Amino acid sequence: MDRSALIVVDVQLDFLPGGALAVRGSDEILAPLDALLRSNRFPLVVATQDWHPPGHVSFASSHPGRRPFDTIDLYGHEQILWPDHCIQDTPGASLHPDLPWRYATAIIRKGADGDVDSYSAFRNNWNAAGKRPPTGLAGYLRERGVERIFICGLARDFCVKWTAEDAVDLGFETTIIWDLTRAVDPSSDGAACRSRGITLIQSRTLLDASAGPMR
Ligand code: VGL
Ligand code: ZN
Repeated sequence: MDRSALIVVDVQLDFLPGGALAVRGSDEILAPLDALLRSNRFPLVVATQDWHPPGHVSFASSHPGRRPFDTIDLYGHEQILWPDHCIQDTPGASLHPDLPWRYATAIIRKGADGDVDSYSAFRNNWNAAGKRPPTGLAGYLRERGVERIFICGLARDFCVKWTAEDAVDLGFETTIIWDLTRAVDPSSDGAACRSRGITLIQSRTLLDASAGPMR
């Protein structure tokens, strides 16, 4: 049985140059990600899509007097306030139109609860009850026999990192394809990820001609 899955996190127009929350250099991941998807290296591909209603609690515009990148306390945890981004059914929320999304068998939409942010593909951030409700992705992957997860996409220091940390905590063998990510804060490095049990690799090791399909 195939046991590896690729999770492509939030490759959406709002996180690309010209978008509402553009991540520097994010367009550089598009060509190698396109090649990786077309290589058929992964028997299972899942994409995530940040998918906020207007007036989402993570938007600075929802908090009078606050500006983007301010932090507030929300339900006892630090919440960074973002520019309005990835609003449901707007062009900025769409997955990049030139990537071959047909390879993805599931798209997990997250952050749709107006009162709670959601960085991880697996669980929301903390809600008012102090819980992080699951998205159902862990069950989907387990039912498909997945044991190893490879993660790429945007942004490295938020949705990619939170997804990878949850994957480790859920018992998956977890790898970030480092060159297929870009960070909101480029000074964030890989040491913290490694110390959490996440493996970091470069995409060329997956695309190497001698490498067979990922199992
Ligand atoms: C993200 C900030 C806010 C991400 C999503 O995809 O990393 N970052 N919403
Ligand atoms: Zn968001």
